[in-house]
Amino acid sequence: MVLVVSEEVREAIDARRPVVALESTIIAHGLPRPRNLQVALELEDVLRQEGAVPATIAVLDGRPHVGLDKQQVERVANEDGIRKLGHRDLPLAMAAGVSGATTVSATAQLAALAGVEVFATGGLGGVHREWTTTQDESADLGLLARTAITVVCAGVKSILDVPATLQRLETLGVAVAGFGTDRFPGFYLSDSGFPVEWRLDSPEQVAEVMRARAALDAPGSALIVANPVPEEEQLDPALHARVLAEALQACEEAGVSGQGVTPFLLDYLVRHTDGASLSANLAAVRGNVRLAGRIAAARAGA
Ligand code: PSU
Ligand code: MN
Repeated sequence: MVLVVSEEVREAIDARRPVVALESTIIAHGLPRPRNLQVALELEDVLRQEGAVPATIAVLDGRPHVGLDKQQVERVANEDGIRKLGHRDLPLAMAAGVSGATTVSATAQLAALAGVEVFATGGLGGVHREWTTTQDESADLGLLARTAITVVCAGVKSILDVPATLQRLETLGVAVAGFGTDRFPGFYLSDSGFPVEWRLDSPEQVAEVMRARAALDAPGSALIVANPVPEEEQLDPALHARVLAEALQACEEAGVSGQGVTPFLLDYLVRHTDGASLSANLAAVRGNVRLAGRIAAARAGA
């Protein structure tokens, strides 16, 4: 097996105990240092409190790892020049022997390969606002359309064209359900302003959907569990609208494109909201990780 699966994760998968995959791009490229390392370790703790084993995923020296020890998490958080790897980059990074943080698409692919069924992140990538001219659509969507995994997220990042992304998810056949809500969450915001057609209200209900999907034995595609950040922890919607407009303008002026766009915008928001966007992002991620732990437990309890 090409994957290096940590002993703890391997034992939990074999014994069908709850395991939750965590991505590493949010650590290396989505959050500022030194907060990123604290958050990475804290998220692992949240899962342990819920009785689930954390499986943080990254590529180290060309080898894809599922489950990192503390020293390896530190490398992802602090190593200069660590790359951002989507799923298409995995074979290139492996052959080159380099290290990289995995995005949602690469993490979901490696998690599924290892047999991990539940994955938690902040917000998914999706269709960017300038998509008609840039064709910028995150590789997250295409990969989720053909990977049987359950992703707990606070919707898609609000820097994106949310209705276009929802439409793409429909076209690609990716299932989307609001958790405890009929509204699609907006990453930093509890409500993106758009509805979702399906609603699930408990981890047990999510586990039931996972069982039904397995029973259908249909070609794999993801289930997105869209879990809103609590309203009292969201970013002020007026501040969000104002700073995001500035950020999009600054991104264009700086000529940033491709993989650089998302980290640029997230960083701009942190710096121009006095850290308020960071607090909202962290609240969303924490809530998603906790829920993912509960879903994995409900699934394992069957
Ligand atoms: N969620 C966060 N912060 C992040 C990301 C998700 O709260 O930084 C990352 C994920 O790894 C996601 C990536 O896959 O942003 C999307 O990047 P792009 O738009 O270049 O595909
Ligand atoms: Mn992109």
